[in-house]
Amino acid sequence: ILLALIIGGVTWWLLKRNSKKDNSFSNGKSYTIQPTSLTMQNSTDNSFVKKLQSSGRSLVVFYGSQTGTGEEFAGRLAKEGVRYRMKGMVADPEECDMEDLVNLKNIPNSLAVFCMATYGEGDPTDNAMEFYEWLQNGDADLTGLNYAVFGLGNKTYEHYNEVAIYIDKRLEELGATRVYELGLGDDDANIEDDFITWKDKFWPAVCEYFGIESTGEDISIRQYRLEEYEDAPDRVYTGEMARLHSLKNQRPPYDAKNPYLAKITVNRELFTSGDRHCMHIEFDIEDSKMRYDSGDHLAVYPVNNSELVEKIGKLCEKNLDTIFSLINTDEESSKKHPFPCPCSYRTALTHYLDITQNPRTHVLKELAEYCSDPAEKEKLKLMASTSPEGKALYQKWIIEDNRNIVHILEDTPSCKPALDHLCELLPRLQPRYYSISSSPRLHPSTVHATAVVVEYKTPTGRINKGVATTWLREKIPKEDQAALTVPIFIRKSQFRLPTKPQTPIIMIGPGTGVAPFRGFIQERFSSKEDGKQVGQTVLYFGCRKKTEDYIYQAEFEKYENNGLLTLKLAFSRDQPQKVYVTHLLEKDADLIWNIFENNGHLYICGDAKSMAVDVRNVILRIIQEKGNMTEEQAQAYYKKMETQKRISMDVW
Ligand code: FMN
Repeated sequence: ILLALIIGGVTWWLLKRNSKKDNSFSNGKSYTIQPTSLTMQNSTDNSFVKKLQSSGRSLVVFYGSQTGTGEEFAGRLAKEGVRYRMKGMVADPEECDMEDLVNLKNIPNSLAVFCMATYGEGDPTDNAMEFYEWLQNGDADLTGLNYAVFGLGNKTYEHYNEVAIYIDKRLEELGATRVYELGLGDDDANIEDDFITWKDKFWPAVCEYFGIESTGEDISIRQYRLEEYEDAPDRVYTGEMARLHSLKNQRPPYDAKNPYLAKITVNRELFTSGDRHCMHIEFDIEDSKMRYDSGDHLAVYPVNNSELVEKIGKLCEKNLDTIFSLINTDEESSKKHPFPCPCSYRTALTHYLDITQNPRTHVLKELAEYCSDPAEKEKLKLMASTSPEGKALYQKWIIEDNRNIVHILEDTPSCKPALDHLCELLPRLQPRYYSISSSPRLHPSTVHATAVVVEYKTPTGRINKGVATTWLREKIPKEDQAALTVPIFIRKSQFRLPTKPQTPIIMIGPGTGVAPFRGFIQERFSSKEDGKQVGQTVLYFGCRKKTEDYIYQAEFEKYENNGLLTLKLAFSRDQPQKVYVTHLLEKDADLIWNIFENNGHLYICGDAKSMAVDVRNVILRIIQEKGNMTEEQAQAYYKKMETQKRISMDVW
């Protein structure tokens, strides 16, 4: 009895302590730990079906999204539901018990839509990972579930839209009914156009399937109501993320929703001349408990350019110091505000909203309502329509002429939108990702990034500047000044060195594509220092001129002299005829084939559109020629290397 009492007491004490720990996670604020799929079954909080039922809804739109496009599309579909007598709800699969899909049929005329992006090698986004695995491994009976899928992808990737294609197929296999055919959006062309073209056929198909009629209304649907404050409330956000109640009290684990405010310890120029700039930046992660591997990605939350922000205030004729909140009119929604509120308009435009993207058509449609000049109104409406002239005008005036919201308001002077409405319409400012350019073995307490400062002239004669790189360029630490900090987190990647250091590797990384390879080389150097045998390590690097933009020259030459690295350099503008890394690869066919046949690995990093495609073609030709193969055999050989993770790409 005594023993039982002791065990019982200790268990009770441990449980109590753990529950306290969980609740104090976010600065004393109650916080629900994500349940695993096993605990999900019993969870009622995550039952989206219950939520739909209690709020009289029949449409749920799930999104798998990394950089916000899928989430935005899902939001638009859910909002539009009311036009078709289907009240909708957006849902993050990571926050839902997805096994509840089997119960959706209990709601009459219910529909689940999935807006799913594909990443890497046909992988789902982080927030859709668990759902994807559940679909792959489970055998739930989804008979009676009505669904439709829209995929977000990019045709330059080999695994184009694979996640959406799989989900669409798998849901049918599990017994669900496809209400409308799979839509595929291509980010390389015009994903907005693909989406609206799909959506415009999707809704009539839904109406026909359920025997419902559209309300015919084409009114603007606002999701949030405005509250402005005359006296500043106690808590006003000034740029921090919602979970970071105080930047001084940051707590791990750090991720996209809870970034770490890292000190910049080094920020130096890498180009030695010319008018372009490339930064080498080191972020201090010593106290963060964050770990990284060579090849991982560093995410940086940037801040918008203050000139652009001020321009929006002037164009909308609004005092940017006004404190406001956007409050979801849907009280059931888990998303109370579109970004941390209350805050000033200046904060919202500086920290939370993307003001440099080309706005999507639904933004133009809403802006049209604020035009006093009928011609300007018609122009915006036309661009938002699905007519061929409208699409062509959108492509020319917005995409090719590269207009952001500021440019549109400048060039449509009668358009004076309510700033709170504009804040609702603009997408959230997303973190920017960089391939980490250091190895944790040499730099355990810092992560390094290598980034070219983006700046170019648009066809309308305006200078567009990259949000993050322009902002980071100013952040040069000075000894006598307070530390410069930046919100960051680390995203794991599949871009990995072979486990055995003796495996030979070829790295192809022109320009800043060399970034992850600096980390790889440092890692192999560290193995060599530890007395391990290190295999052939070949780097193909290319840039314009040796004296101008050959980054990390001294460091790479040090590793070359030390016998670790074989450097292959292509300087395109140092001689009359252009030389690129592909030319060097062609010449080195024997070396490459030899490394392949010795179980070596090939890595490609940098520009996805031209460089990666050209490199792949050269490699295929080498395999075909040196391996005495047909074109098909060479492709199969290449494919096999990819499957074995012996060919990896980190391209953008
Ligand atoms: N699209 C594909 O179809 N297949 C891929 O393998 C793929 N990999 C990607 C990898 C990276 C690093 C990036 C930046 C994009 C990739 N894409 C790929 C394109 C994205 O899926 C596409 O841009 C999509 O619109 C992103 O949606 P999101 O903003 O909701 O995350």
